[in-house]
Amino acid sequence: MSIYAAVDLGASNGRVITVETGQSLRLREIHRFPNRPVRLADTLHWDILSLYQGVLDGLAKMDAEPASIGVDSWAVDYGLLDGDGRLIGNPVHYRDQRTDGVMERVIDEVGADVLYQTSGLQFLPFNTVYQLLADRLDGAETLLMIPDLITYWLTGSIGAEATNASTTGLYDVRARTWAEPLMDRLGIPRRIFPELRDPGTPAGTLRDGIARELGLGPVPVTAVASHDTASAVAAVPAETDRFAYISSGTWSLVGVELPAPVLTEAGRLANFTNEGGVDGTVRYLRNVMGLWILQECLRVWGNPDLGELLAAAEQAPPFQAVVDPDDPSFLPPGDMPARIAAYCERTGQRPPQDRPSVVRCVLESLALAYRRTVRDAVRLSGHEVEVIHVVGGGVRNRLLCQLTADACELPVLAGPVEAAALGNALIQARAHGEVGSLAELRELVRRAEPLAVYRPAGDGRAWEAAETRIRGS
Ligand code: LFR
Repeated sequence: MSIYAAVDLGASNGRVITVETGQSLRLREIHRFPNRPVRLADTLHWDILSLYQGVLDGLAKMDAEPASIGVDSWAVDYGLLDGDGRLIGNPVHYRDQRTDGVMERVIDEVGADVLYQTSGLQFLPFNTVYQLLADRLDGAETLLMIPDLITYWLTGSIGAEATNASTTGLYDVRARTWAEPLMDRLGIPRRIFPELRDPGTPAGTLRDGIARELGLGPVPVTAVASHDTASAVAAVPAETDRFAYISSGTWSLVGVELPAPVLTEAGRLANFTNEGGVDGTVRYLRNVMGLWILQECLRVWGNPDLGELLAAAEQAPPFQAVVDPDDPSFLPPGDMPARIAAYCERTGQRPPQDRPSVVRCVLESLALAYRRTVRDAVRLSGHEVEVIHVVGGGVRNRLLCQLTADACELPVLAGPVEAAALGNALIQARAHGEVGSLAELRELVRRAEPLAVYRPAGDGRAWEAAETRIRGS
């Protein structure tokens, strides 16, 4: 029995969670702190120092010394260090608009097929490669992805964890190395990319000064699957491999797990990604805009009670209007209810008239996108699925889980909520010899928490009809 500390940084908050192994897993949330991006002049930044302080505060609150610490976060964003190891500038938020038009330019210059055959990555305007081309790199000696940056500050050890590296667009998905020829072609200096390290390998020990301040010994830090989605999918409590997953939070990451990348033209056109997972697995998925749209609605409305709104949304008439959540207009922060209304008007639909109807519209639109994406994943990969596992914060949204089962016409198994932290901790446990295969790891998660089951109800044809309202747009 040991205790592992999982630092899990999400787009709206960060958490330090401990997981105790033994007969069954015991998960404790030690500390939760807000992640509040800051707009400075025209640029949207992450408040990276406040996040780092939140991590330290969390580690200081632990009442037992962990066997190891691991850090995961969202993907694609990074900090640049100068030759003395100091951070140059403040990391920029992937929703910042400095990348506008960059992806299109690179596709024109290099070709979408070359990019896809190399990295296998879906075309998202904020992929690291496009951010780097919008950034100033003079003086930069080292690029560290967010979890690698936090790990570096904790330990002094520099490395590039592989699952997160696979989201940069500069990682060769087949060779599992940095894509140096592509870097050369784009004029991005090879020297800034540290050596890759696999999940489950050492990433240094706490610096003396930090350990002393926290009242801890020289605790080892382990490279986990540092892309939060990689950690979350590692902790999907699947019994067989015939499952699709929805890692449901600010984003919904919807797809299947495969033994190797699928780099077909059809997959590229459907904008499917091949992200690296643990043990060489591939997450073949598409990003669906996710609960972000709802979060932004709530912010614009002054944060009313979500439980009450969801109860009212459940009673609202179905299919008043549907939108494509992946429409680019929903990506930047802003007035989502107005953007939903504008989308509806553009597509000849009457906009939802009250808040419960807006919420219902968002949730039905997400469920419809899940239906489309799960079907695409199956069709494009040939990987059959018989169940959908929903993990992450979205597990708490029972209306969305039921709509997902209805739309996808498949049973949904929902849980755990803290999948990323569990995956993070269990990869550490595995590095310490406590867990065997990925299947065994998943078995542990399955035994840890009961899952909620949602059976599909209603008529799939209603969803089919809703789909045509978007396609006609
Ligand atoms: C989810 C996530 C997604 C990634 C997005 C941006 O938290 O990591 O997988 O596409 O954030 O980094």
